[in-house]
Amino acid sequence: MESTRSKLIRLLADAKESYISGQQLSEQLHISRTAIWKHMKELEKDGYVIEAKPKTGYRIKKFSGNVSSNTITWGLNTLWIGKEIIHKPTVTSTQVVAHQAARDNSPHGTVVIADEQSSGRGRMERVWHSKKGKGVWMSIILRPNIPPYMAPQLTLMTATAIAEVLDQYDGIQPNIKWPNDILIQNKKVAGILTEMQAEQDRIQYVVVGIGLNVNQDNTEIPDAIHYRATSLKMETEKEWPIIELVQKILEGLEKEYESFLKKGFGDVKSKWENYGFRIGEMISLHSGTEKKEAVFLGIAEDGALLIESSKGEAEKIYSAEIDWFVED
Ligand code: BT5
Repeated sequence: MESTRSKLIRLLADAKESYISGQQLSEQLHISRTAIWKHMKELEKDGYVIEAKPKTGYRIKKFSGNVSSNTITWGLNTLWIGKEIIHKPTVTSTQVVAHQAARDNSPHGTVVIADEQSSGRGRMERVWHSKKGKGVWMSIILRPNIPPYMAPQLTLMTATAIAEVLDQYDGIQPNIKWPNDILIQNKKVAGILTEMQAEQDRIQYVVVGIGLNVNQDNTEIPDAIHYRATSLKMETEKEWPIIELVQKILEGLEKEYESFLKKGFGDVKSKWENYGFRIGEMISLHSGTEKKEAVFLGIAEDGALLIESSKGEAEKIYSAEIDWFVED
């Protein structure tokens, strides 16, 4: 159910530049005018700039850009993702915090989000650079009732949801590089890290980590990855609203997840393939020290990478990396 605070923000937002009187707000929200005034003070604490004009009413002069569990919650249109939000200014890794929260029984859909990570991580203990206030660094706890072997499909589902969100914005054409990278113009803008705690045939919980570069300038991307990383700001030359992006990603993810559970992976697969990077082209991949080149056919019904084998047959690959800069 929408909270009073969310309704209040929605009413003020709908009124745009005009003022709404305290009386009107109090009638629509069924609370006293003193309570309205208290809500306004809370909004100010969370970074909103509110103008209160005597005998006229209130209006929002500036929406808050401060990430907090409140600012994400207000206006978040989901049923279960993000009903519990843990926001921290600084963490080692939101994955670490989320694993602990999951062990402490945090519910399905809990979101852990930070302004900054001192040891953000990628797959196989790789580093994920997470500059303060410049991106979306968050982890989501899921408790899916699916067998553990299907967990990698959650990564592809998450990548699809993020690509669909980015695709809504003008000037952004996202691609997904199997299995977990979102690219814009060949450069990585987001990565996903799915970690699971499971028994033989039952998942206890999954933590899906999402790192999305948003407002870094050119100089804020470390030199070592400069040639293959980008941010939304670098692609569009404008600042992006982090809270809105978080809300859209959570809303998109909830929809994708529901449809994945109801309809199975087939639905995700076709959407994924709309964004699939280099489908139909020759790609170079490696797994450990083994390297091969092959035509990338798409993904299989279980999420595996499909390549054309030397015999001309489709071959499934479950664990490998596409070397996407080799031929550039
Ligand atoms: C990933 O790993 O792409 C998964 C990244 C997941 C990060 C999120 S942030 C929230 C949550 N908390 C965490 O601690 N992690 C998750 P992988 O495919 O292994 O890619 C890692 C590689 O990407 C690194 O070795 C670098 O080359 C590159 N990289 C590191 N930071 C980057 C950045 N900010 N933008 C683009 N590329 C980056």
